[in-house]
Amino acid sequence: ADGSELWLRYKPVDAEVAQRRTIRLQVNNEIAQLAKKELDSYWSGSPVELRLDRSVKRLKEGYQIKRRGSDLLVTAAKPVGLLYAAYHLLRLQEVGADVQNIDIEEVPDFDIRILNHWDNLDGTVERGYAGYSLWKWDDLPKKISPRYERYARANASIGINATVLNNVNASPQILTPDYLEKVKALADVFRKYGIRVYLSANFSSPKVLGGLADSDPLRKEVKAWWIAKVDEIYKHIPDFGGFLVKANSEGQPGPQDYGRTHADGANMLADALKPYGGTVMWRAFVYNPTQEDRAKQAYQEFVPLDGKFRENVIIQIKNGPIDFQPREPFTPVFGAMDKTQQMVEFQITQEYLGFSNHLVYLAPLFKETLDAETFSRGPGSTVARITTSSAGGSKKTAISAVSNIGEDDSWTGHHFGQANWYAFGRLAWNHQLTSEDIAEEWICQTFTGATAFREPVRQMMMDSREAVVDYMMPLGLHHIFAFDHHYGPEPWGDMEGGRPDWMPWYYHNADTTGIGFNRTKSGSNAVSQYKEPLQTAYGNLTTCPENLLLYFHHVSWSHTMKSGRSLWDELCFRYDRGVKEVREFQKTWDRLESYVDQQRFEEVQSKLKIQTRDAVWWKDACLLYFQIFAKMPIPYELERPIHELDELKKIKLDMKHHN
Ligand code: BDP
Repeated sequence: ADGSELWLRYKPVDAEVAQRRTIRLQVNNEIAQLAKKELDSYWSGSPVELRLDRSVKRLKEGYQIKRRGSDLLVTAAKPVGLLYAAYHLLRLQEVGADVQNIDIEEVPDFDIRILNHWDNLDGTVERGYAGYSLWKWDDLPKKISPRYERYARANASIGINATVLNNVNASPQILTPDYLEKVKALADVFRKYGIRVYLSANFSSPKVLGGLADSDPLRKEVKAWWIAKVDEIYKHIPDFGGFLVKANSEGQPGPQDYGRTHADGANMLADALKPYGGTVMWRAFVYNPTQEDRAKQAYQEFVPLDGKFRENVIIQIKNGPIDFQPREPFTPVFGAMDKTQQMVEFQITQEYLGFSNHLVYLAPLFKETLDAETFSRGPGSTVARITTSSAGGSKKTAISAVSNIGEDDSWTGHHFGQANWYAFGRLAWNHQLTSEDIAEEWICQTFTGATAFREPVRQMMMDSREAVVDYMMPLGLHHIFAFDHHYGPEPWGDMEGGRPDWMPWYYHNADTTGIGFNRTKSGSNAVSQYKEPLQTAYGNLTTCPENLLLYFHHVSWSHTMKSGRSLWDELCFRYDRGVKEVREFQKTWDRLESYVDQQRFEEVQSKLKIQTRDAVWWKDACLLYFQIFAKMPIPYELERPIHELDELKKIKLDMKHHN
């Protein structure tokens, strides 16, 4: 009832069932044995034969499940494929699907399906809202918490096969011999579930740890340091995945400190990893407080480097050009680097979506990016298509997301936060699954499959992403959060001498003529980074999708929207709608009390109260503030503000350790 079981609530089969159906397995391999063990314990259907056939390479880590007489025949090319097939069968059992005529072949869409933990070595988590880190660095390597294995199992059950243990704002310490012992201990647990460990590397490590004069990637000593370090890592962890690097971004060190390019930096690490088959995930999240629009900077830095990266480098790109906002267009770097492998970085942890207080189901957001049409190689060049295909050669494909997991009993702080971890795993396996189907699976396994529960909850989840967009940042507004903690609204936010690109006014540009960021030709011209026909569509006030309007245009308050309302009225209407939606979620949930255990019922109920209060706070803060410029009344049919602007401006939250 505390949520610690996640979606894994299989009931052990009784002795009679266990006798009736056998699980046969010929191979002697640890992961394959685990697949058998899971089925032995929980599968109550027909007998199963698990078969490894290394010749069916096209399956990759996938599997086939077919009926053969009264048995089910499971075939995989790799042991982990058998494990994934076992979880597939158990999932079908949990959702009550018919397996009588089963005949499926599943091949994962992405080779590397990876979580990014932003966990620090002191136990805190950057933007983690479920308590402290799951990794108990001080106790490792001696003490192995039982949660490590449960974490690995949960990931394997949804096909996640890799994890970055530490924050992208990386401490060099992670690469010291002491920490590598600890990392090895975790890797040894995860390996049994087919999960590989990666580390975030601090680019200055040679200088900080090795005592070198600098960390210039073109210097012989620096290269030698990394080669030796990588060698040392692989001695501990023979299947180590590689490095994730945040360089020359938000104060992190990088190759540009020495006048070198991102390619110079990435390639140096890639060369060191190459002999072991390791990968570099090099982040494109770079921006500086220059005159240039922040939204344009990643493209400007990276696109000219296309073709310059080694085979084993993947550029890791946030879904949106700004920063994990409730809604942004896709980042135009996708599809603009034909010769370079690219991967998406999503954020499961809700840094900009109400932390672990708000119920926001993220599958629709993930899919919005994956399905986004870039037009880079003609129609059909969606972000998913670009990132699931190898940009030449035999490059690996990958997809990542920043995890929302912490030491909280529920893992994610909000019981519905589990759905976002789940959805990421499922989409990384098969991006064509629908958000509805994923929600449905998750609800059946996590709560109950009863129609009277399942349907309204699924609907609530499906509505939740648009609701948060409405009550926080409708119509393409973005980044008007309170400084630093990114929880509440602060459209008025300003700080003397502060970086303009960290101030809300930089993004909303509200004035007496209107509101929004002009990114058309007459403005920053960020639209030019998109391929036609998008460039024209986004760049034109009448064809720009309204849900991105204020992202691309500065629009007059009286501009007539598709609804016939003025922009000001529409803005009011959207904020109001967002609040109403959350109130509906409260009603939906309260009605379902009898279907849920008391603890989870009450915990979700109390989070929904917070979410409703926050939604009203957002609405009042934004409308009262923007009204100063719009100078028009809030339409009289809408609910009136219940706060004074001055009172809202005084709210200063210490969210540093907010949980
Ligand atoms: C921003 C976060 C910051 C991260 C940064 C990143 O506020 O904590 O370090 O992203 O992704 O959104 O590197």
